[in-house]
Amino acid sequence: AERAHWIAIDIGASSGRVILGRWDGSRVVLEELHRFPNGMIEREGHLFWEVGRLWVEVQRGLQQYAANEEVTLLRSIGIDTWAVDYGLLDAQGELIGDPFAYRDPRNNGIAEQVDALISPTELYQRTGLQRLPFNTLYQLYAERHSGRLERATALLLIPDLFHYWLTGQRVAEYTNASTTMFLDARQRVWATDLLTPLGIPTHILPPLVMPGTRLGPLRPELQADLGLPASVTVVAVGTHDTASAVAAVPHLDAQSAYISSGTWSLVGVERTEPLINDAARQLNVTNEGGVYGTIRLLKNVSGLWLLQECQRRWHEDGLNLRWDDIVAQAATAPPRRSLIDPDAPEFLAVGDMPARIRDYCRRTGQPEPETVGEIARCCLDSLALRYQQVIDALAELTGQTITTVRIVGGGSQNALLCQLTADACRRPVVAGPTEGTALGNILVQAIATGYLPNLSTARQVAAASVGQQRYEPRVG
Ligand code: ADP
Ligand code: LRH
Repeated sequence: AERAHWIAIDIGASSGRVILGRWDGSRVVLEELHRFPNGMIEREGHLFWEVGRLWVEVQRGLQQYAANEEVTLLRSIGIDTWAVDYGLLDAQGELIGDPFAYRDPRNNGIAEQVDALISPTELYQRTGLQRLPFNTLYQLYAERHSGRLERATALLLIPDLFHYWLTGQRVAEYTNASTTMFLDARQRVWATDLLTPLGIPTHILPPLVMPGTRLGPLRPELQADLGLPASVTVVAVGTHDTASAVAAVPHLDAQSAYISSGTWSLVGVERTEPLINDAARQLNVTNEGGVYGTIRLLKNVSGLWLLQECQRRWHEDGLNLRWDDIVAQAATAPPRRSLIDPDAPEFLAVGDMPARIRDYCRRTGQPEPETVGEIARCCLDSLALRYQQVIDALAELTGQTITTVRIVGGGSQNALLCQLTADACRRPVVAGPTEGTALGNILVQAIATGYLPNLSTARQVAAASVGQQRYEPRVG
């Protein structure tokens, strides 16, 4: 069988990686080429992404690979990142400032202001999107008087910004566009009529492309500079990281729920059509676009963000804790002693997370977790319970019987969280792959470059390519 290489660039809110996928004719073997930290930086009370630094890191990873003796096997490159955030380009094609991060406080109270201009029911009917304070529509409304929108000639979501830097092309890949809250969920076209009453210009929206589209070669200067073959093409994959993650869930079927577990936990099921009705709106479930015509019916659950922020705080206090340490301490702490709602609004913002967790517990008449183990245990118990609520609600909403929970992403390495999830959900958990997002990114490239026929074959390849860990629910 013919061998091939593909490269996935996968940048999450907490780290970015450049990952090589080697095809041997039946399996994809992943190899990490380069990893770099990501995170929001604060300037004058606002939160930004350092996309310039990320772009340097991406090029470093690609350059490193160019020295590979099998470089002629490289077929394509694809990029995915977190959703909703965007860069604006000026008339010269230069970025107008660093992109705002979705946790920026500028979004506070904006959804409520927009409610007065467009009814939330109509917004949901058209877009099928869950109401989150940082949906792109709300972010654009928050900056309608910033002067940036008037200057802008293009709005590019973060992966599309990298597409532009890689190829010179300005496009909007569909899966990520589906998170903006101005994409028509059924027609799969921009719903520009939702933006006009908000005073947001629509000429800055680039044309939509479907995942699997070959965008074309690297810019010639960049290609020469990196030392990659001229034949390499850039493929628009499922550029929303969650879309790529769901694409690579092994054995995903109508009886499975998935959890893409990282900074966020995206808890959902895969469907073929949007499910938009009053019950769905009341549950605030989202219909995001998936690869190859699928719909990701899911809910955002706060996720390991809670522990990332605790870890950052403990670090400031001089405690350097690895994930293994934190999980080990949580494992010996008393179970379900105090519980939080991981999605309470105060946990969304950056800040002193251990203090906020203690406040929440005090306010709700529960013992205040004090130690690292107690605080981490509170977060993990609470996440597992939230997963159970969401999965049971999705089962009821869809009428699907869900027998298995499939967890992918960095959080799938947290054995305690996986076990607590199995227990809370009363269903077996199957965990892995850790780099599910990169794998999904690569599988779409494999289809786009003619090595695999379709998504279901790609998922079989995913199952054959990675190890998985099973957790049985403990009763009682
Ligand atoms: P994102 O893509 O949102 O940046 P990842 O999928 O990379 O997130 O997952 C990062 C999370 O994975 C970390 O916040 C941490 O909780 C978890 N994680 C990473 N390594 C380990 C480990 N060795 N054991 C347990 N959890 C881990
Ligand atoms: C996960 C993710 C999620 C979005 C959030 C902004 O990385 O893309 O699907 O809701 O970031």
